[in-house]
Amino acid sequence: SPEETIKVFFAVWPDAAAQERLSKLASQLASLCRGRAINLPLIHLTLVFVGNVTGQQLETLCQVANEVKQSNFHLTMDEIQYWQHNRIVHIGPSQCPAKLSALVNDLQNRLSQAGFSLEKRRYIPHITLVRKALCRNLPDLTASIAWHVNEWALVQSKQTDQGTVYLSLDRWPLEE
Ligand code: 2AM
Repeated sequence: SPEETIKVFFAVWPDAAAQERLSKLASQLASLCRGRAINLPLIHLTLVFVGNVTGQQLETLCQVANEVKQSNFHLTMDEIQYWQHNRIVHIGPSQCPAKLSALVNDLQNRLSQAGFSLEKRRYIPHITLVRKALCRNLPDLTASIAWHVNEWALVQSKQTDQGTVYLSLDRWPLEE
């Protein structure tokens, strides 16, 4: 029906090697923090959370995304943190790459102009590794986890009997 909406967000995915390392780290942290480790295929870095959209809005989203021309970049995740307010353990870059900020800002501005109301909170790049965590002391990260970001995606978050699944709806390359 035209009333039906789906929940979507823009994100980047780690490459296979980084995915593997992030998944192992998530398991270690979950056992330390008594939380729930994220499943490997769900590991991602959100660029912009959009939320529920209609089919019409989805089309607009893709048109907006088609206009974005930004550069690829190297991303180094080197800082583990615990957020008490939502009880997640996450990993992020201690320095947000300028090209990541540029991509996020470009997307945010174009989406606002197209009439999407986005969150007003400041963007903090992070990959959620553990949910429902209760952490006192976090271990030091022995080695950072890095990969090259060549593309970004529009992803649907779907609730199923097996839990949340993410479906990649479309993706766009980042320029050399
Ligand atoms: P989180 O991992 O910190 O929860 C899919 O839900 C992705 O969108 C997650 O990476 C989630 O971040 C992010 N996100 C950002 N804002 C959100 C919001 N208001 N509701 C749900 N997810 C949000």
